[in-house]
Amino acid sequence: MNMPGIAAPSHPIALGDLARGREIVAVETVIVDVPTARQHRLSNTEITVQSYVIVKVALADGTLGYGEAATLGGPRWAEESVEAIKANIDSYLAPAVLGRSALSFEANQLAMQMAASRNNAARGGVDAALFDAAGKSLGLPAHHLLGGALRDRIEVLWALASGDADQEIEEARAKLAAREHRRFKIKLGFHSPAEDMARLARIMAALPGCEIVCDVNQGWSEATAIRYVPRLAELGVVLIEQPLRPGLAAATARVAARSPIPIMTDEAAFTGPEIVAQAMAGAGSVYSLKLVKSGGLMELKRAAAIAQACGMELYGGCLLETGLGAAAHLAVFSTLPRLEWGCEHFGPRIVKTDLTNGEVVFRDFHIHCPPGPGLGVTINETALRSLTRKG
Ligand code: MUC
Ligand code: MG
Repeated sequence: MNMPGIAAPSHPIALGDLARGREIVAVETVIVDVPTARQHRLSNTEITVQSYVIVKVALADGTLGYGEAATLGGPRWAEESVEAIKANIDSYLAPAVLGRSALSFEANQLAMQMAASRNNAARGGVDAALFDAAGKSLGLPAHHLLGGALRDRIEVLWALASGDADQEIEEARAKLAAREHRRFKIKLGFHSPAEDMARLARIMAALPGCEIVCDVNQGWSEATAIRYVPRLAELGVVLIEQPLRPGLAAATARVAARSPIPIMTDEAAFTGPEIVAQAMAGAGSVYSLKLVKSGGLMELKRAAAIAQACGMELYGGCLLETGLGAAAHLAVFSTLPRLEWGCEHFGPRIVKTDLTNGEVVFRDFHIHCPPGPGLGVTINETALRSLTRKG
């Protein structure tokens, strides 16, 4: 029926037409090992090679979509390794989504959750590939499938993590000169606290006016945190990430209660209930959003809403993803009503070779969301082939 004054659409689309050709016909995975530009040290691991599982999905209409599951130091930063991720996608997650419509985002995520508990990085990699394929097939950027973008760029920080203050100062100055980064995250916990304080003081003195975040990656006890947080405050650090181990919510809450600097929850909360538990304990007032923790793009957006509803501020976290994984995060981050702390997707620059063709751009201290369909990136097939693990 035509309403007065409203023209009938010239090409009405029935739902059946929209779904046709969007069936998932193949899901393939490869493990990729990508050398990093320098050693990246955390309190509990260190890497010179970053490993990912790259997921390729094919739709019935011939569209290909790509997603990435990142790890850090094998099953070290989290419990998933690339070997486990690949095996669980191939054996459980791929069969769960094969034959389904790529447009059924919630149903596909539920099917994957039914097939494998947790396995968040693995689910996140498949989910990202499905958003990429669906968006490319429809000719739509993935952010439109997530509510639509509110921003096209995000302030992006750089992590200093070699542990050598001279090298770190030189690296930070190069980033400032290139106008790529003016906020820095300094990894603590692999030196003694006293050595870390001396290193931090030197770096901060050499970078006046730069905002500094510190990530301890669970490396401190409550007593060490109580002793050294006042020094971090004196130096002007703006945020402290995951000082204690994940199980220590009450102890972290006691540190937070004494700290003039906000505490950010990272490894301590992957799921919605874990976010709520951290917030209710008073163990964190900022939450680091990561696809490897949430397990999907909608799930990542939900994690943001849960953290926000608990009164936490939001930070766009990373696990050193390439341009592909960064683009999946940006599709979500661009749609969030609030992202108070910007993001840290420096991954495409810490790897020696990115796996995309450079669509994710770093300019004027911001990472720019790629505007193309799907996740907005294309795969550098030569790089992917040469870095794919053989055998
Ligand atoms: C982490 O814990 O934040 C992300 C950035 C970085 O430097 O390390 C990773 C993991
Ligand atoms: Mg962290």
